[in-house]
Amino acid sequence: MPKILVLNGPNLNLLGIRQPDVYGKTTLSDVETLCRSVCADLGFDLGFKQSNHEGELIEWLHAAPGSSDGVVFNAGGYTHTSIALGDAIASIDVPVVEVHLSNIHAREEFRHVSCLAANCLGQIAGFGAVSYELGIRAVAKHLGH
Ligand code: CA2
Repeated sequence: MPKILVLNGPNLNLLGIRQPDVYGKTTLSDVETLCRSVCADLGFDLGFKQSNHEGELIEWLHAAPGSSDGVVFNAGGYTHTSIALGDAIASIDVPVVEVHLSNIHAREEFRHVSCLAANCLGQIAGFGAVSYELGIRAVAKHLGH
């Protein structure tokens, strides 16, 4: 079965646990459950990972060709700072969709910039956990599913 890898960056392990006023009550485990159900509907296996370490996220991107057919990536705060993650996305021939829970363009100016977007198929932001669902559907459609 084809596989979609969902990657999550720093602090997203705290989703639904800390600052629910800012990021809501949905936990990362809830997001994973949603992604698993969407992937099952579309006929994809799901890989779902989170790391607080930039290098680990880079290693997972490097490993995607040959093990995953597409990537949905919420890089958290690294989105706005990491040339290295943007380079890693550019270095792989696997389609990557950037996703965000919040509408980064409606927040502080430093969040309006993405170091990843230019190397991604596209960006989806502002729909909470549904951003992940839309990201998976976008990758699946791109792959002809
Ligand atoms: O909206 C998103 O998905 C973000 O990627 C979330 C990042 C933020 O830095 C980006 O600008 C937009 C922050 C993730 C941190 O998540 C937390 C969850 C609970 C408590 C603290 C942080």
